[in-house]
Amino acid sequence: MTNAFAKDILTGLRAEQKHLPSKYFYDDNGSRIFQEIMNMPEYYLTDAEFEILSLQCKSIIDALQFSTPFNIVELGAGDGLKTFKLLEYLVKHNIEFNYVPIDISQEAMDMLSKRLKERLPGIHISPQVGDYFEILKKNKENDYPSLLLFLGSNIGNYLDDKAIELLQLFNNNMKKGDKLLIGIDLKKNPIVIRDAYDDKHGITKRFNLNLLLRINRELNADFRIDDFDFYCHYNPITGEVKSYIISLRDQSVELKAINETINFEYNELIWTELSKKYGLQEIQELAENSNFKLKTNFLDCKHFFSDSLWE
Ligand code: AVI
Repeated sequence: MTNAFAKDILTGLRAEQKHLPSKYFYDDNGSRIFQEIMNMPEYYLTDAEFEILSLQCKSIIDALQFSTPFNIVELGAGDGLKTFKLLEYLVKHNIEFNYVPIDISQEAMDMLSKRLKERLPGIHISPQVGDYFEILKKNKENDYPSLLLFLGSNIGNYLDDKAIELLQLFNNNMKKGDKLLIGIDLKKNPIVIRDAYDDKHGITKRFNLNLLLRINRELNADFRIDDFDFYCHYNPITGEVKSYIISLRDQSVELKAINETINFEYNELIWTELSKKYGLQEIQELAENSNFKLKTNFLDCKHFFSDSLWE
């Protein structure tokens, strides 16, 4: 089987403890549902990070100690809304920089580029579509210093080992003096975290079940959505939110495109996502374990979220 999606889905559904990779949530419909999540008042992460990047841009830029011009390279830029205030600050203060948003979606990059040119005339923007590391490798050859942005608590979706592996790869593709600003969701009152993921509107449930619809479409499968439900759980000791899809009955599902049948037991779980929350000490350890030095944690006023600057 050459198709990576088919391979990953099958590996996950054949495992003793069934699982599906959360990176596959983001087809067009999934990306739209994720926008709805980010707009929910309960999903505090968006507002908290927006506040940091709006109110502390001067402190962030000062902490870089960069000569101009420099590059701002954003990994997984999406609609670029989070970064807008930071870019606006730089343009307003005539600080010379080149913005390099990277995303897998050409459409997202075209839209972002058009919008930024309208709202911030004079901005230098070089959008890139494709593999992070190919683009980072090229950027390493660039003479100017670079600030890498990895925002939105995306790191929380990686298991500990995988997170360190990814961060070390970032590190290997940075020049001496380059810096990383990484968005990390903090441990806090567990009720706040539970409400952000086990949301009463059912949007996160739709986000999870949409993955079954994607499998139906791309692997010609016959998941009956009403026969599955969503469950998630926050463990305040480990800081892990774990999300699952539950099979509501004994059933089998055919994946016709790859000639496979998968059986589900009554109440069987399919693990779909990890969203890890960190303490400040754990951020320090994560930085050290991936060969970075933590410079400053920029926190929002409620201390819900950190944009952490590493060198
Ligand atoms: C993209 N990622 C950081 C989100 C998170 O909070 O883990 C995805 C998400 N899953 C459920 N709600 C939001």
